[in-house]
Amino acid sequence: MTSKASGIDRILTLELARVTERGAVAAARLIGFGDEKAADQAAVDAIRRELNSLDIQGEVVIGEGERDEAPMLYIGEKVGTGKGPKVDIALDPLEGTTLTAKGMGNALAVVAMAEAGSLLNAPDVYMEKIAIGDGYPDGTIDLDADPADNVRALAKAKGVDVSHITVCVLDRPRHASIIQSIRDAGARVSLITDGDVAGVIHTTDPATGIDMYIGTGGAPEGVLAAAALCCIGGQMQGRLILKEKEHQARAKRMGITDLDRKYTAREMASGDVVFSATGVTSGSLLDGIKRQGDTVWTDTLVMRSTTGTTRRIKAKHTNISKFNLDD
Ligand code: VTB
Repeated sequence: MTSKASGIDRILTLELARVTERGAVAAARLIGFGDEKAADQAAVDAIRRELNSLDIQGEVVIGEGERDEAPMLYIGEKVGTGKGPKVDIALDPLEGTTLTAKGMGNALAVVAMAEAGSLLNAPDVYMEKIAIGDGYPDGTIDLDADPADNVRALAKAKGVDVSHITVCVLDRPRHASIIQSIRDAGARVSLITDGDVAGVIHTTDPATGIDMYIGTGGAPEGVLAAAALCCIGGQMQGRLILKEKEHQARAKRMGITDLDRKYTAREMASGDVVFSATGVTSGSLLDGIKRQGDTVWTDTLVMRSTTGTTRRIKAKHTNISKFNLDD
């Protein structure tokens, strides 16, 4: 029996769950203290330490920033023991630093791993995004169409009235016209303050009541969301916003030649992709970290594109000292 469906050893799927579990537990110690940086740093330290214990030749392609602006988990940083498969790593150790600092729901620790060369190397700029779940004809949505047309097309494909379509949008002034267009078409808007990786993933799960995600958020979060959809199904389009010369130069340095390109999910993440997210604070996707004395409970979604397996791992860790936290 082989443990390899293709490039990545399947044991790494469970290892990746362990990585985000530890990142989430570390960040959770800072929930509600109003210190975004400290919460992020705690997740970064834990995730970096755990990634470095894996038998991979990893390179961070989506990380905390570029080398000159991020001391750890910067784009280009090598992670892992240096043995094992060559892999790209995309991560957002704490997706929702503000949510964590303010003690609000839906903060996640997120890491994706894929065969080397198969994740889009994107600079940390904004990305326009649109996503829907699985089971609709290709081309149901288009980033360049009016939001109103997109919701009408989805309602038709789903066989429901437009009023039964709910679109998740980041609550930002820049989205005023998108929100108006969705409502003018007769559909509903579900606003989130942060965390559009979860926003995109919600479209794949009918239980969330979210049918579509539209809006502009971080490009790193866009690639991570695309990695998730590669595993779980669904359609997505994303386009980098590269209006400033400096952003264009950064994109070119990363090998992007067509600055206006509209990427599908599979153009942002392809091949054998593993995605793991652990809840930091409870939300509609995952439960947050619970702790009692020396015991912690974690809730993780881990999935792999090659096999299409999605696992929800609720774990109880009875000895927090094994997490190498310093309390
Ligand atoms: C976006 C979104 C993220 O922060 O990056 C957003 O993709 C930042 O947008 O999920 P603003 O600059 O408007 O705040 C998140 O919401 C992460 O917190």
